[in-house]
Amino acid sequence: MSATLEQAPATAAEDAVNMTDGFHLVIDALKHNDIDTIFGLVGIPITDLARLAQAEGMRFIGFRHEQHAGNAAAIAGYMTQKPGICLTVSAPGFLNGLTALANATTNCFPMILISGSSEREIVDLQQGDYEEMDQLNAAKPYAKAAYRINKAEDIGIGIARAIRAAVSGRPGGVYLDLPAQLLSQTMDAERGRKSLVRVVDPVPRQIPAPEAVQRALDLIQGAKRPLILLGKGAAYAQADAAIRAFVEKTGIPYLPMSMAKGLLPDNHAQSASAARSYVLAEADVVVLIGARLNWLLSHGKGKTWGGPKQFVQIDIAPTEIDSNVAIAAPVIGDIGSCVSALLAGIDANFGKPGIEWTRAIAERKDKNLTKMAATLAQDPSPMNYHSALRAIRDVLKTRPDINVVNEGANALDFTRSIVDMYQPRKRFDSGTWGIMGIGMGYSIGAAVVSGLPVVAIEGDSAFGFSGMEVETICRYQLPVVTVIFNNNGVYKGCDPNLNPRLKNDVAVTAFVKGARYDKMMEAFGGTGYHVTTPAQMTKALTEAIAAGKPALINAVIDEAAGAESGRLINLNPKKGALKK
Ligand code: ADP
Ligand code: TZD
Repeated sequence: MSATLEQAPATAAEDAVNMTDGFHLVIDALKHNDIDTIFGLVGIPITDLARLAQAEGMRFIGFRHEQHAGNAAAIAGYMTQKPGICLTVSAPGFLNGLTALANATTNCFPMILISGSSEREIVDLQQGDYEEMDQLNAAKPYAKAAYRINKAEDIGIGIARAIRAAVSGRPGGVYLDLPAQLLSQTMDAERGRKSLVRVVDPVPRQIPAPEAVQRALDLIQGAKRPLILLGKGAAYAQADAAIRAFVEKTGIPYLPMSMAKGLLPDNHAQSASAARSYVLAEADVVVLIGARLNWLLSHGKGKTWGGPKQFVQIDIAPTEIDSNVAIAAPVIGDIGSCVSALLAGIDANFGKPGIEWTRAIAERKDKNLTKMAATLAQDPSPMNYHSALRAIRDVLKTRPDINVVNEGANALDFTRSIVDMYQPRKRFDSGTWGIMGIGMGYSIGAAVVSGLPVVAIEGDSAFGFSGMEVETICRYQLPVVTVIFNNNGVYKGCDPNLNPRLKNDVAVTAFVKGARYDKMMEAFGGTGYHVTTPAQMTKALTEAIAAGKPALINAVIDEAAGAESGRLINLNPKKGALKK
């Protein structure tokens, strides 16, 4: 049979025009859902995926270690309610990213870890492929959901599924496995376009039941000493106006958890932060809004909580209720809908808390604030956490739009209580796990997403976990100013080595003395500062923020300042064998 001209088979070039492949479909599917940034680290088999993303107009922010790319993606998800994307190579790259995925899931941050993987048939028979690993099963226990896409025509639905899993309900980390052979699979371009899925209503409202709302209102109304506790779920929900209205209309004192600081400005008259121990012990009804009763809240019981209490708990996850103590009034739904429903039930007859309660709190606050002011006013030499943080606090007060990243032990605890926040979702820290290593990843993610400056306040040990990413900060010329509280060690720098016979070994907590972290920054073209007094700190921080360029301030503080494990001393096991 001879073919007519019209029926002639397409040339290879014509074929290519009408065909698409897995690489293109992954990028198209992400873009189709308004995802415009990928945080990652390239290598086999995803280098071309990253190149193509850039060519197609997405930002690809390349890191030096996948954990930090994952942390950047996680914080981007927290800030935007859109899943942050982290892209890694197989096995070791995937495992490096997995810590960040697990941390995101633990903190309820939406992100998607996308990793290339080796040939299934070799992995499944364990025949020893390059970077062989059963990544899907490894990810499952640490992710909210884990999926693998095997066919090019499933890329659209697979990515839609990953996005919805990450952001709907309680947000979390999702793992998406992309075998190398998927990326090179080809299919008809038109069919490919049609296979893409745009997720409709990815974060659906979840309206609470009216009887649950009424039960909560009755309990709050009957309280003598009510307290509101705002967690990072409340900050994440972006229901800022409704939450503020609820606090102000009810007149109930509130406590923000660390990442909820700034949801209402920390200098708000109803903030009970400066009387934290008092209100936790004395309150009779506590309204939890997007905060879990985990270790950060002493599991809702024990000495911290004083006498018996009743709880209202607003959360999107029904299984969070009764997790640690009995919850008298659960309100299940999204925080925006729940708080609005409560607000609707508060009318002119709603009784505000009695004067004895609010006056007692005000007295405690005054007393504690006066004491803190006296400590902050001291100018010891060498500088300590308090005098350095006084300088930082005063500079940051002039720039409430700045993002603050914070990790360490003492560096975390003191910064949280001394540096006030004035706007929502501006403070990012070690969170639910108390993890070290989020510093530079969160800083990069926050700078990229917000386009605003970041000040990272870091213990010297904490900084070490992600310090190499200062190169990334310099490469992308991000406005990140890192302040390192340099006390020569983990917690402190002056512990003794307990075995004098091991002369060349220092204490288990000690680092090189007098390290010049500022020179690390200079090595990559950023600005380094070496400061030893609060006045120098003020000058350096002001200048570095104004410059809007990468900078690092090596702040030398007293190596004996601070306590082991910061405020968590009681979580250390009791000394047994070591006790003489
Ligand atoms: P914190 O550490 O600040 O106390 P947690 O991370 O322990 O806060 O708690 C956050 C809680 O918020 C989680 O239980 C989560 O299910 C919930 N949450 C997150 N987003 C929403 C939302 N949009 N609506 C309702 N609850 C939410
Ligand atoms: N590893 C990881 C991943 N997370 C951790 N939390 C720890 C180890 C243990 N750890 C803490 O809990 S705080 C901390 C470590 C190593 C560092 C404290 O020292 P620092 O801060 O220099 O960062 P301060 O200001 O000197 O206390």
